[in-house]
Formats: sequence, structure tokens, C-alpha cells
Amino acid sequence: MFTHTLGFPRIGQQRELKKSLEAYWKGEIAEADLQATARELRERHWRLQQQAGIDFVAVNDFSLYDHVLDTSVMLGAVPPRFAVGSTSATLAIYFRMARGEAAIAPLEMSKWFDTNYHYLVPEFSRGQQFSLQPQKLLEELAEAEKLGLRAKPVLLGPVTYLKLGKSVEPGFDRFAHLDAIVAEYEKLLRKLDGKVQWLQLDEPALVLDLSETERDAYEHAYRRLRAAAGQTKILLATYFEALRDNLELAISLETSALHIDLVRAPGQLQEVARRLRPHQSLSLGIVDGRNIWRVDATAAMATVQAARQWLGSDRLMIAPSCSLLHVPIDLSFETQLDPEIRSWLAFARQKCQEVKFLADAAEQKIDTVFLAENRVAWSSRRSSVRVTNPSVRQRTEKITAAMSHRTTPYTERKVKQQARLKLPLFPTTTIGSFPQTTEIRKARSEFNARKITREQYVALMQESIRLSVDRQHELGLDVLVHGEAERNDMVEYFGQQLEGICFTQQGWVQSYGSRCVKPPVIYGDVSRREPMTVGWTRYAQSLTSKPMKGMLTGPVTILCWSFVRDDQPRRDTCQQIALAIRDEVSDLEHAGIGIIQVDEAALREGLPLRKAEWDDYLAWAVECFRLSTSGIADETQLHTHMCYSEFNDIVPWIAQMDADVISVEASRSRMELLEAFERFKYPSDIGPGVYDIHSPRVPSAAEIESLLTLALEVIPAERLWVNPDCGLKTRGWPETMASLRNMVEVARQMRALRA
Ligand code: THG
Ligand code: ZN
Repeated sequence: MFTHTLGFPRIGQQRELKKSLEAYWKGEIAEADLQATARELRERHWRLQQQAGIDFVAVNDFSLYDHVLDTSVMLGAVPPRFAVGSTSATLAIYFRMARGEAAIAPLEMSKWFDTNYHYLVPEFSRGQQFSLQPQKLLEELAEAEKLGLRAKPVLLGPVTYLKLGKSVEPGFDRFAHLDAIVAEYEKLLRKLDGKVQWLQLDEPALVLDLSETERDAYEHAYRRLRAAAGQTKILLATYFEALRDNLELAISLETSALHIDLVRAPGQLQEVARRLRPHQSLSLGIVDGRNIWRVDATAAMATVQAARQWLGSDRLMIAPSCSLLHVPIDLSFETQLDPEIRSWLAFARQKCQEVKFLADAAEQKIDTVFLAENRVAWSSRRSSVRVTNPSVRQRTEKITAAMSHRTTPYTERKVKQQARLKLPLFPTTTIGSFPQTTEIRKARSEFNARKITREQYVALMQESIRLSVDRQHELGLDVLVHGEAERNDMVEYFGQQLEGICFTQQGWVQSYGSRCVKPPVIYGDVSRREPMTVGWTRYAQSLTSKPMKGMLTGPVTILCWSFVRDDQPRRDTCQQIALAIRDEVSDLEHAGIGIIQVDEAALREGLPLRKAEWDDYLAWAVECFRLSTSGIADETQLHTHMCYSEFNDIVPWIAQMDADVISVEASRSRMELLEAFERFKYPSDIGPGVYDIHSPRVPSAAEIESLLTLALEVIPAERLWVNPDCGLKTRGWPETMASLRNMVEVARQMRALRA
């Protein structure tokens, strides 16, 4: 039995990689400096794992930006539009693919399975050539060996790689490239033969619903790879779900070992053990790589023991359930956490120690101190008054169906709302946030460091609100927002104020490239201590006679972007959050706010990986949104916002959310998504984003007008709103003003034409 990891966070405890990358992009440091930071981080992280007792560390899990992008580069799959200019500048091309350049659009980003990590989508076209570029992997392998480590290179497997990509030519099936891609993997495997004992091929697509083509692709690809591997043993890694109907396929690939996720899918162990071929080993993914809870050592020991009885200890490996990329690095830096709650947690480093403990325990080498501590922590978590809040329990028991229904239909509400709000045709608004300037960030960090008083902080935030309201007046927007200067992040902000949720000091997790988030930790029953946004919103409303939108994050999004408790179903936690948001909605309404927006940016990414489970999830997710929003009067207008454009399969559910207005991302797809809204007869108002806020480019009035003209082909004029794609917090003021000026101008012209 040996221990291993599937991957480790790369951003660094102090976010060294983020800082180095951003300095490099600004031209402040040289490529050599960036590479030195990267090397230091790799070495530090390997040592950390080794010292924690990991036998085989993952190599090539490190990435300067994204491991799917690395795979594209390794295969020489660089779309022609990026390979302009000096081709020797490899790093320049790499970052051009990740971030784009003036006239070159970057690769699309997409969610990595059901995580909050984004990968860069590989692009495939006819006649594309591939050519192996193994330098990164070989260099990192040499680095690890020089440090005397036992190294297990990690690669994204060819079938998952293809599945995660997209064809950029209509009618082209990207699986036509399977042979060409597998040929490059074969070259690499031949190079590694004799150099490494184990090679990990990640194939998380094996937990998804697969087509016949995809299943055939697996059989075909792995027959060839097995032959090319020589003496190297292939570990086939699956995670995030159970293999289910793909189990027989996964085993038939005849790799030397299979890794399964026993945290998400503990029930699959016995079946997998029973079906495994005699020459195959099993890697038990038993320590949660997606969440921050300490392992339940007693339960995990029993699982390992069962596996040992079925397979024998020579055929077992112990590991986290998936790459540790999704958790922060080291709990020992969290000095401000409540000590009791802290005792329930484990970050990447502690998880490695847990893996080691479990492997030792299976060989009767039980670390009794570790086990005793673990048991104390778990018994405290099970019985703690911090976890269970009787008043929250009583309240959820009393939830009635009526609480999630607005009694009057949208058409009647619309008349009452219009009488109150008196909005023009094509009302203009923004999604909520305005630029987070250096002054705003400075004020927040000084307040957190107690360098300025609460009064000073409030005054600075009010100044930002006043500035944003003035600018919105100047632009002539119809529905204003306060700008969210006081919020670091739309989820963390609420997490910091709700009971039952705590937040870390340094618990950073990579979201994409150099961008990180600090997910709140939901550890107990959730309730609201006091109003969270009312003061800021009321102040903003006092500065204008126009309607001011109250801005809230919805319960599903707070749930999806937090570390959630694993001791009750997610829907129960979501319901508790929904009640807290419901109270905030009500307080905003009583403060005279006539429009309330409850964002559900993450509703879609919460979808289960298997389609068979979608309806169950959507039913409770939509119900929770409605529970949080249905307490309002007909005259109060309910908005929601979603940050993506793939609506095809979920529009009927979105309609059931029963919002009066929804704003969605639409500019990048040239309003194509609206067809789905038309096809499913989406009933209420829609604001399809008229420009992409992810780039500083200022859209021309003509461009905006052409998008709105497209929108009018499917949305009746009296239901069309005019707004950007998403919030503006990552933008600067100059481009924000210029873009919004054009947007408002177009809305005015279109109104004039219809007057
Ligand atoms: N909040 C959370 N999760 C998210 C988003 C979010 N997931 C999806 C999407 N939005 C990811 N997008 C971003 C965009 C910007 C940043 C992070 C994720 C970002 N982070 C700061 C950074 O890394 O510099 C850190 C935040 C801070 O300064 O407090 O800019 O909006 N939860
Ligand atoms: Zn958005």
C-alpha cells in the first residue's frame, strides 16, 4: 500500500504565483523571475507533501495558468490565430491563448466539472496538426527527481481532453482527431518508459453520461496507450462522481490501477472491488479533495479495512478524492478562526497527513494521538451548539408552499410596478457593481487592519456610493445601483455576516489564472443576525429620485461558492440561506426600495454531473430562490441575473423562478441564446447583455444597436431591458463611462424611433 496525491494547489500560501504573474504581465519582472517563483512553489509544495508522508507526489500538476491549456500546448494544439509573430516566444503565445491580446480573442473559459475552477476550452478544427511538446513535463520531472522525490507524472487523459474541447468549425466532430492526439500521447509514453514507475491519466469524463462514440474512444485510445506504456504503470483517475454504468468500461481499459472518488460516491467501493481485474490495483480517494472538513478517521479506517479484506494491501493506494487544487493550502496559517471550528477543518497539507495516517492505520501502525484528536474534533462537531440552532430548525419546519409563491401573475404585477416605477421603454440599468478602485480596496484593507475607524470607513464607502450615483445621473441611466463598493466578493460579503458561516484569512482557492476566491465555510445552521445591505442601499436611494435597485446574492449561489457542510443535504442548507435572504428582501422592501435583484450566478453550475439528477436539483434550487424572493408585494419588482449564455436545457426552470426581469450574458453569443427563451415562451422581461464586460474594449453605439435589433426579433419591445453582460467591478471608470454612454444613447434613439 502506498500514498499519493492527484494534484496540489499551485497559487501559493501567499498567492505568490498570482503576484508574480500579474507583475510579469505588467512588465515589472522578467520571464526568468516568474519561472523562478514557479520552481520555488513546486519545490515547496512537493516537500510539504513528502514531509506529510506522501510516497508518490504528483508532477506536472503545476501550471502557470491552467492545466487544460498546458495539455493543448503539450499536444501542439495551438489554434493558428495565436501563432502570429515570433513563434519562439512560447510563453507569449501561452498567455495570448489564456488572456487574448488587442485584436485576438482568448480561448473560451468554462467550468471544470462542477467546481468553481475555470479551464480554457481547447479548440478543434479540420486538418489541425498536433506535435508533442513534452518539455514542461520532462523538466518538472527532472526537478522532482533531483530533489530525490518519487514522482508520478499527471496528464489529462486524451478522451476527457477531447470532450472538454469544442469544434470551431460547424459540422466537424472533434473526435475525428482522436487518433492524431493519441499518437502524441504514445510518443510521450515511450519517452517516459523506464523513467517513471507510475503515470496518472486523469479521465474524470468517465463519471459523466457518455455517448457510444465516447465509449469507443476510450476503448480505442487506451488499447494503444497500454501498448505504448512499456514498463510504466498507468493509473486511471476518476473523480467527482461514481462510475456507475461506466464502471465496466473503466475496468476493461486494463490499466494497472483505477482511482475512484469515495467521498462523493462511497457506495461504489464494493462493486468496484468485486469487478477489478486481478492485476489491477485500486486507489481509494478517501480524503475529501473538494471540501475543507477533517476526515472522519474512524469511518475512513473502516472503509480502508473493508477494501483491504477484498483486495489485499498490495493492491491498494490511499489518496485524496481528487486534486487538492480545490482547497486552500495550509490550515496552520488560520490564526483568527474560532478554535473549535478550526479543529473540524483540514486544508491540503493536513489532508496529506490524513492520507498518511490512514495508510499506516491499515498496516496496524495506528498513530493514537492523531486518532484521539480526530475523534475529539468529530464528537465536538457532532454535538456543538455552534452547529445546531433550534430556532432555525423550527423556522424551516414551518415553511409552507405558499411562502414560495407570488400570488399575482407577472402580467398583473407588471401593471402595478409600472404605475409605481414609471420606467420608459427599453429601460437602462447595470448589473450591480461598479469599478473596485484602488481607493476602495485600500479603505477596506485599512478598515480590516483597524487602521481606520468604522466611521471613517462608512464615510469612504458613502463617498464611493455618491460618486457612482452622480455618474449614473450624468449617464442618464433609468434604474440605478449603489455600486457595491463595500463588497469584496458577492458571496464572501454575505458569508461574513451570516450566522453559521465563517471565513478564513488566507483560504485562497484558484478560480482562473491569477484570480482567486476565498470561499466562506458553512459549518452550521444559517441565520441572519441583522440587515446586511439595507443601510448602504437606503443611503444610495436618498441621493436620487430614480429607482435604486437593492442587490443581493441568491441562496443557490451562496451555497455553490462556499465550502458546504457535509452533515446534511445541500438542499437543507440552501433552504436556511433562503430564509435569511428572504428577511433581507423584506427589509429592503420596507426601507422603500422598489426594485430588488437577487443574483443566481451559479444556478447552472450547481447542476449534477449526471442528467438523471438534474430535475431533482433544479426543483429544490428554484424552490429556494422562490422562498427567498416570494415574500414581496406585487408593486416591488424582482430582478435576477445569471452570468452565462447556455440556457437551452434550463429555460423552463428559469421561467419558474418567476422573476419580473432577468439579465443574462448575451453579447458574445450575438443574442443566439434568446432563441431558447423564445422557444420556451419565457414570459417576463429580459435584459440580454449588450456588451461584454470581460474586456476593457468600449463597444460602439452601432454595435450595441445591432445587438438590440437582433434581440427585438425575439423579445417584444415592452419586455426588453438594456444592460451590460455582467457587473463592472473588474473594469476601470474611463471605459465604463464610455461604454455606458453609448449604451444609454442607443436606448434613447430606439425609444425616439418608436415614440
Ligand atoms: N465570486 C465567487 N466565485 C466566482 C465569482 C465571484 N466564481 C465564478 C466567477 N465569479 C469567477 N470570477 C472571478 C473574477 C474575479 C475574481 C475572482 C473570480 C477576483 N478575485 C480577486 C483576485 O484574485 O485578485 C480576489 C478578490 C479580492 O480582492 O477580495 O478578482 O465573483 N465567489
Ligand atoms: Zn454576471
